[in-house]
Order: sequence, then structure tokens, then C-alpha cells
Amino acid sequence: MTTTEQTPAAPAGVPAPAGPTRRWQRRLLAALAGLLAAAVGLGVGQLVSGFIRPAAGPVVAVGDAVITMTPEPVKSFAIRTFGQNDKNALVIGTLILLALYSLLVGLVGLRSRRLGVLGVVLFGAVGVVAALTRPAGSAWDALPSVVGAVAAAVTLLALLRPLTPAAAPAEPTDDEAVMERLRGVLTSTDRKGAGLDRRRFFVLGGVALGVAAVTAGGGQLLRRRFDVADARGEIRLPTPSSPAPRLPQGADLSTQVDGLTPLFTPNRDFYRVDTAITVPQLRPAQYRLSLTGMFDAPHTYTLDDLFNRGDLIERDVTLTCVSNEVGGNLAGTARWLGVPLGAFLRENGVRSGSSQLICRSSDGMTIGTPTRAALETPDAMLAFGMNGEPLPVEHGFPVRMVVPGLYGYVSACKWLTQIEASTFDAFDAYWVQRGWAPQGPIKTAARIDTPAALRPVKAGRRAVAGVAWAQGRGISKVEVQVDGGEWQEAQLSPESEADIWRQWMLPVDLQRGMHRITVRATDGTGQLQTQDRVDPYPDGASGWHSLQVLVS
Ligand SMILES: Nc1nc2c(c(=O)[nH]1)N[C@H]1C(S)=C(S)[C@@H](COP(=O)(O)O)O[C@H]1N2
Ligand SMILES: [Mo]
Repeated sequence: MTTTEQTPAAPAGVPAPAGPTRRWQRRLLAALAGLLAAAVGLGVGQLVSGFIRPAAGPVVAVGDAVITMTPEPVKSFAIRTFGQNDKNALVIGTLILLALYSLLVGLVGLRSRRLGVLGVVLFGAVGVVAALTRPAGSAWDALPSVVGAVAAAVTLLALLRPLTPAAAPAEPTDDEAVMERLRGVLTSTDRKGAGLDRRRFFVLGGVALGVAAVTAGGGQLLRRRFDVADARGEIRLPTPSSPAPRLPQGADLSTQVDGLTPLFTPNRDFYRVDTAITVPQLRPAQYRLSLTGMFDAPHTYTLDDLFNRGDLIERDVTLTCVSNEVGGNLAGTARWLGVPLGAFLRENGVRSGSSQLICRSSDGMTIGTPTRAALETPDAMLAFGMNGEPLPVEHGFPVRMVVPGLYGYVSACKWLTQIEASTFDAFDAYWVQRGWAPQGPIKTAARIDTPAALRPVKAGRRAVAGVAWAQGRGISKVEVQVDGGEWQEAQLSPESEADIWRQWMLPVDLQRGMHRITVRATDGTGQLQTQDRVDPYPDGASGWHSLQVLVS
């Protein structure tokens, strides 16, 4: 034990608390000091990042790095478990880890300032490395973590000081030192003993908390400068020369069946899958789409260049994520507006030797799309409109790619800023580096929306309904089986295009008890959906969706 842990004689009249109690008190406060230091560090980091770019903030940078480094199974688990909230879960997880770490740093700092400061430096270093290894950053991105760490270290030292006496020698050796020590004891504001100035600690702690709140809030305000919501609101979408085919009367079965997915997914309900903790904010006026690589005459385009073309198309396309489980909801349908991709690529002289388009987004994401699919899929496009609005910022504003028939990870690059014509041999895109298949054609899928699994259902005639998709091939038949009986053919929403899902519906008499309902689809080529159950990794889930319902 060091002298700081000893219990000096208390002034007369003031009961001295037992040694262990104060020891614990001191440790508790030291841990709190660590926590407050971390809060100040994050707040200051947030403030500085407000001057640079939101993604440079320490928490975002570290979270981003965690996403990049997370092994695929964990990432899949996160998408499965937290769905749209996977990023919030990550940020909260990062904050909890940091909080625990900072408690420790406080405790260590009580023992040794040097080690405490080292702990802070270590965290700052993690932030710096994370920020500098982000694909789309600059050296400036390190600044928030550096300044934040300095602020945290200063805070830690300031808060630890009232918890420990001024460097008194372990054994007072001369009279002067003894007197000094005694004076310290007698004049201490902390009536409970020397070296623990609680009042001073709490005053400083309050100041730290205030600094943390003000800097974090200031950072938040500064970040608003980057927000493009207003600019998006001012955009007027052009009219397509080739509008989407008119849907037949009564096309949307969800108006008749409760719990059935609507034919078109409203933008606010559209699933979102990406690695962006802070959504990229691209200013429409500054937007550029550049073409590089294997093109004979590559151009760079502004948003107006794209809007003012005479060959704009509007198409209905269902987007699907490769991470979607059997029965999952990582799929959505929208009416997209944009530039026909095939014509666009030919115009720039894409070379026949190119097998892969490396699509880059402003945040450094790379999505590798087969050149052939981009050229030959009739409804493939550079989309800037979604369900009659400019693309929502989370869905890729101002421009993304849409190629029907391919999972999003190989076709649907959001915040698209560059297309490099290349080959599959030359480059593995982000998800391929993580073991996902380079080519990702969408597998035939059917999902039961209603009744919901294990939700009580009333006996009688009930509509069993859902959606089925096989983009590019279309759906020709959906069959339903109850308790292993005969396969019954379901009614389908009217055939419109092969690129969107079809709703299906079948009235079924359900008696009391547990029942198993299974669905399977046949695609437009007559191919029955495979019954083989496989997980999404590495090229998409397959198998028949089946669930149990309790009928009462
Ligand atoms: N820039 C960027 N684009 C991206 C992704 C991403 O992480 N970053 N994810 C892809 C994946 S895996 C899918 S399934 C679709 C999802 O598009 P949505 O979020 O608009 O539904 O976007 C694709 N485009
Ligand atoms: Mo995806």
C-alpha cells in the first residue's frame, strides 16, 4: 500500500471512517474520473469532427473499423438480430466497451498517473488508427481522436488530483515534511482526511460533465452543416421518356388481406443494409459520377447531366439482400427512376474485355457488378428517384445502381461516385473479400406473411398469404401445404414484370390445434424452388418457408 491509502489521524471531533471504506470511496471516484475523462474526450472529439466530417468522430471511426474487421458470421448475426438497428447496436456496444475501459483507466490512473495517461493514449491511438484506415478519409480524420485524447488525459489528471495528496514522500524524513503533512491534514477541505478532497473532485467533475455535454452538443450542431436533407428537398425529378408499365386493376392484394406485404414498399419502411454509421451526405450541386478503367471514352457526369438525358426510364424492381434468411424481410419493392445502365455504359465505350464494374461509393464501399448483367439486364439503371421522390439519403442519395436479378451486395451501390470497368480477376470487392460469392444472382424465394408464426389464430377460414420473388425470371406459381397434405395453388397478384415480387394468397380452413404451413414457388422458367435449406452465407439462403401456427 502506498501512503495515499493509509488512514491519517482525523481531526478531533470528526470520526475517521474505517480505512477500507475510504479506500473504496477513493477507487469509486477514480473510476468515475476515468468515465468523465472519456466523456470529455468523446465530446471534444465530436466537436472537432464537426469541423472535419462526421465520420471522423472517434466513436463513428471506431465503429466503422469494427464493422470492417468484424468476421462475417458476427456481421450476419448482427444484421439478423438487430436488423435496421444494427448500427445503433454497434455504437451503443462501442460506448459500453469504452465506458468499462475508462472505469479501468481511472482505477489504474489512481495507482499510476503514467499508466492512466497511457490508457487514454491507447484509446486515442485506436481512434487514430481507425480513422486513418477508413477508405474514404484524409489525414485530418485523425485530429478528433488526437485532440479528444489530449482532452481526456488532461481531465483524468485534473480529476485524480483531488483524490490523492500532493506527492508526499512515503516516509516523512525531516521536520519540515512532517509539518507540511500535518498542515495538509488540518487544512484539508475534506474533513475525512488528507488526500481525498471530495468537494474539489465533484466541482471539477461537474465542470468536466459540462464540457462533455457542451462539446458533444456543439459537435452535433456543426454536423448539421453536412446535412443534405434541404438540398434534397429542393430537387425536382425529371420526367421519364419511358414510364413504368401501368399496373392492372386490383394489382395489390394487400388491400384485401390483412397482414400481407403491400406491393410497393413505402420508402420509410424500405429495408436498409449498409456499412455506413453516418449516412454519406453528398451535395447534389457538387455531385460527380466519374467513369474510369476499361472505357474508350469515359466521361464525368454531374447530376444535371444525368437528369437532362432524353432516355430516362422508370421501372418497378424488387431489391433483395443476400443476407435475407428464408422467411426474412430484407427485400422491398420500389418504382425507380433513372438512366438506363446499358446505354450509358455503351456510350462511354465500355470495352468487351471488362467482366466486372467496380462501383465505388463516397464512403469507400466497393460493389462489384458483372459488366454483362449491367449491359444486358433491360431494367438496370443508375437510379435517382425512388417511389416518386429523390432517393432518400439512407438509400443512396443522389445516385445508386439498381440491377434487377442480382442481390444488392453485387448490384445496388448507394452514394455512387465512381464506376471502374475492370475484371473479376483484377479485384475483389468489399463483400467478396469477406468470402461472399463474386456473383450473386437472386434465388427464388417465397415467404408467408400471414398468419404469423406462433401468433394465436382463430379457427375458421383464414387467408394464408405472402410474397414470392425471382427477379428476372418472375414467379409463375405458388403452392401452399398444410400439415403435409396436398399442395394447393395460391392466387397470385397480376403478372406485371418479372422484376418485382408477386403477392400470393390462399384461403385455408384451419381447425383448432397446431398446424404447419409451408410454401413453395415456381419461377417463370418453370423451375420449382429448391427445398434445400442453406444459410445466406456465401451466396444467399434457399429452402421452403414453413411455420407453425396455433389455432384456437
Ligand atoms: N455504398 C454502399 N452501397 C450498398 C451497400 C453498402 O453497404 N454501402 N450495401 C449493399 C447491400 S448489401 C444491399 S442489400 C443494398 C441495400 O439497399 P437499401 O439499403 O437501399 O435497401 O445496398 C447495397 N449497396
Ligand atoms: Mo445486402
